[in-house]
Amino acid sequence: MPTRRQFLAVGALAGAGLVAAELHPRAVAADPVPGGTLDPNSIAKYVTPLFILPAMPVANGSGPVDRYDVAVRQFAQQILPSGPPTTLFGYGAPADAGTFHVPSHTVEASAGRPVRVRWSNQLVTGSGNFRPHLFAVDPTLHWANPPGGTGGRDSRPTFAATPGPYRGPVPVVTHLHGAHVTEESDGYPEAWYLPAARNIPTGYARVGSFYDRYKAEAASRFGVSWDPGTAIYQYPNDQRATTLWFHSHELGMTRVNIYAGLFGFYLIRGGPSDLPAGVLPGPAPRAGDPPGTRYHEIPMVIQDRSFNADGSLFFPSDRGFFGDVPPGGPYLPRTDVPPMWNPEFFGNTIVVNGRTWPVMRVERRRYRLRILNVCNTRVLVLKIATNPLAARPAAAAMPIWVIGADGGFLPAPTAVASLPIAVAERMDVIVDFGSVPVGTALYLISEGPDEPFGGGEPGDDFEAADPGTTGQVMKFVVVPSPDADTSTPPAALRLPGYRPLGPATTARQVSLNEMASGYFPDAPIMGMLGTMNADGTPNPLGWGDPVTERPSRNVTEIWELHNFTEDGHPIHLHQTQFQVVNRQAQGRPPRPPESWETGDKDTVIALPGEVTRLKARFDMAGRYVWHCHIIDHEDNEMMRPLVVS
Ligand SMILES: [Cu+2]
Repeated sequence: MPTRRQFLAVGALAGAGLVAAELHPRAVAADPVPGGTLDPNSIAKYVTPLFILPAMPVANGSGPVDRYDVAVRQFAQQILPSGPPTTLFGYGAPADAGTFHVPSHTVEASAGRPVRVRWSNQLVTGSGNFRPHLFAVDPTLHWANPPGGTGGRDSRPTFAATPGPYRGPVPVVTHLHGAHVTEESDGYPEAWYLPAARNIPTGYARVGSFYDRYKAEAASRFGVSWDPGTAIYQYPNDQRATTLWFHSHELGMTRVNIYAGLFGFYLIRGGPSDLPAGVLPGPAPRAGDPPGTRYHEIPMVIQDRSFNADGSLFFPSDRGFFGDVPPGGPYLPRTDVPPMWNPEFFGNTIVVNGRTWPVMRVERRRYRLRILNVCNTRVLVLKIATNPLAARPAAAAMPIWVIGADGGFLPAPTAVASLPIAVAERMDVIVDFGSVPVGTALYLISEGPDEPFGGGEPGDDFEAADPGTTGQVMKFVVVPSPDADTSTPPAALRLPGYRPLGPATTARQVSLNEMASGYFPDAPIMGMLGTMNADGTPNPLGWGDPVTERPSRNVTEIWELHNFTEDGHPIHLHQTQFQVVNRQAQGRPPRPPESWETGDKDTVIALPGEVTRLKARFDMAGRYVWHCHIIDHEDNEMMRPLVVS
């Protein structure tokens, strides 16, 4: 098979050393994105109520630590408003089968109080045999590769003929996104584990390369022992009150595991970086709430998904789906193109909290919405409009008040007409329905593109998502409020004090790259991160190359992200919450961060052709990762180790 050097040589032949191959599969405006056998236009919108995610039950909350027992299982859930349910993988508490849901029920953590989770991989049948994956797992990537055994796990295997999808037991490892946590509990992509199934094939690696090392570290640090098919992680919650989320993070399989349903919220409340109860709209769901509790703080996961007529989720199983390579290839090893991995995935429906296009009856008062984007690729540009089919860009019916983001509250609230949110970013917002007449219908729409995002404005710089499908998210219907709203109006809010990092003492330059096929013009075959050469050209590196990002503990660094591709990439650094310093296009003065980026962040959009500057400080020695959070990209080389010492 071709080596990385050959890929680079191909890129050099094509001109710039790096070919940013951009494909726009949508030929006709206002057509839905291609997908499965279910026509998204046939799905009734706004008939299913928004599902309010309950709190995950605590297994044992006495003593100094909150203990949780959380497992991954396969189950069916009604995502579409009618027709058959959808088979998913999802998280839940094994003691209560009713808690298994996609998205997961929410872990409610208290600032300063550790949470210990036993994460179990229970992707087994009733008779104890492993369950294969719901989607096509491409075994030609640099991936977990259990069939490789302990000698070949976490590698890019070679093949004499194009292989079919991997049908073996599913590796799982869970990462808490945005957490300040020691390495053994961070969910390193090579710390995965198979379920403790009866029929694991002989010779298969049952755990990833780092599992045993982290098992030993957890034993010495917390006195815990990991049984087969489990890992016990402990989160100190010694960070600002904020909106975190957990998701599966296996090497080369994250896109299919998250697509199957492996994600949920983890909220940290309390401490000096939170507001006293009653200042913001509430409550949020808590364990033991009586039925009929009225919630005014609503966590919301927004996703694009595609379905088949039998209710199953559609995910492409052939690289030809993307449109730049003939269906069926030829693929690796005859060419350099992986047979199943697609460079980006765009769904043709919008799903919120596990229901397509839901509706929520909102009281005439303020709501706090915690918004999370768990699409594979899609950047959402959210807006509240009166007509969901209005020509784009639509007029905003009311402002969205942003009060917090990835790492906690902003220095001050900011009112915006539209709000971009990339994959993995969180926005903590207030929407005020207090002066809206009862009976009014309002719509949350998205004006982000049905293709990779490059920055700019809908209508001017890109075509907004199809107004009939992916351009709509959910509906609000305003009803009377039975009591007065005593929360503080957002314009009058004083948010908890924000302490920015001091001056940086060192700078680091890194690059974002995309590699094109040497056989099919402009067909991307992988993304890569890397360093920068002295002459300003990029030095793309893969997951397996020696570690180049080695920050020293407690040193404040500037990271310059140089994006050599034609698309924006949401870049995520583990362990730390950073600050966005500025963005700079070539030959232009730097631009300050957007108003909703002025607090702590763990994920930032690096726009094409620009340098995005961050200020970051790492305070725990250990092995972590940094990566693109376009999930299709991180699965195929757009991820690098990060070792703090
Ligand atoms: Cu990317």
